[in-house]
Amino acid sequence: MGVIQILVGDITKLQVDAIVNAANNSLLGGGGVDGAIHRAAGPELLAHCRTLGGCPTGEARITPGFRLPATWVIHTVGPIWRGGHQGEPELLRSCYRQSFALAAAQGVRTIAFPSISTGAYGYPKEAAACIALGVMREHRDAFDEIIACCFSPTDAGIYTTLCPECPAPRSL
Ligand code: AR6
Repeated sequence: MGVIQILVGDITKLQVDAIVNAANNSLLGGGGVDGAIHRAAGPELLAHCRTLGGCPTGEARITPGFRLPATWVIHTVGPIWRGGHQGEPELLRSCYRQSFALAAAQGVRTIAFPSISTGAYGYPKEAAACIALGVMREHRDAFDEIIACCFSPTDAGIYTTLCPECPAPRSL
């Protein structure tokens, strides 16, 4: 069974088979982790994304990682938090599930996720981490390592509390 590892650091630095991007419907870049991934991957990523025609909320698309250490980038579009009664939990769960499905289809063994929707899109962090960890547990048999890449020690603390079976968090 693969491990779910909580990491604190910048997802663009990770040498894994795939990193997941918290993108928007255009797939043409933005702020937050999306901006960091596009900067680190180089302009080839934007050129490739232009050919994809966007992505609906809750779905995912895969591209090469270009100049990133990661081989693949899986772009998924999380829901904007509107109070929790507009299908946000189902859409967020779908982001994680579709990302895992695309990864498995490419033979990915190691994958890292940011905390989708919890920045600009305002999803409450605990509730989002609960969904993330639930879907990660569903898929751990099919992967060697699943990384929950947190941008702050506080965020990592939320994952740690919700995942007593996870190894102690590591920092990059
Ligand atoms: N590595 C890991 N995590 C990061 C990094 C990084 N380099 N940078 C930020 N985070 P956000 P969203 C964390 O806002 O809420 C963009 O403009 C951040 O602390 O990046 O899904 C897109 O284009 C937070 O925990 O994504 C969309 O328009 C998490 O990543 C919109 O933001 C997600 O925060 C998507 O909003």
